[in-house]
Amino acid sequence: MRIDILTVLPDLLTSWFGDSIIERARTKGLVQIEVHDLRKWSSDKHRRVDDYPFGGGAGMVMQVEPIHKAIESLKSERAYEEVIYLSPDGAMLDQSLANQLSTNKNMILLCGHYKGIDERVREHLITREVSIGNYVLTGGELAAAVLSDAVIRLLPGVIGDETSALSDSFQDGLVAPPDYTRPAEYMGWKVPDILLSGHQARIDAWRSQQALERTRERRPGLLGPADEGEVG
Ligand code: 6GU
Repeated sequence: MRIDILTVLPDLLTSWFGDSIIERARTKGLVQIEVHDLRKWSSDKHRRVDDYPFGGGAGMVMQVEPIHKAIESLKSERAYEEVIYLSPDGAMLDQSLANQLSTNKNMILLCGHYKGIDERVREHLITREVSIGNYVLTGGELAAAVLSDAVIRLLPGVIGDETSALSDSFQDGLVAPPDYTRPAEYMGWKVPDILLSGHQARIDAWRSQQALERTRERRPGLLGPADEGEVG
């Protein structure tokens, strides 16, 4: 997978992706991330990419021209399945969207900044708008990092244990069951006996039941109406 990120704050993202599991995925050739400074496509002598809003009002608006040029320049090199604008009014990112996006070969992520973006970008250049939650950030960079992380860790070979991405919270529509590691007892706080029992089938059943119970307690919205009132 290749992800091209368009931003006015490239340094922020370059340092984020230059460390961690994501960096290992890049080194292994599992993902290519290219962070581009939108100012590179500015035709302004001060390299501005924003201007005052028509009709007045507070805040600056990102201009259509540098964004159009950036996207066209990338598209002339390869085909992109998605050009995603990170925006608080976009569709909410969830595991199902991350799964869907993880099947793409090439994606462009556009980070908004300032007050907003010229609407013509959204009308003509964007395939999808994505938000990471109902709160407002100063820019789309953190959202681009969140989306990229959620997608990249699903790519085969990125996380060590091939099965662990599949047993994540949300991957099966449930939150994850509790985990424990050594010691089996600490300060009198004990690990559930079942996990020390060696009966794998019973352990699996216990974990499934825990996942279901926790989902009902913490994220009842994840359970379809059919699941409600079943487990006790
Ligand atoms: Cl994608 N951008 C900004 N600026 N704020 C957000 C967001 C995105 N998602 C949630 N809040």
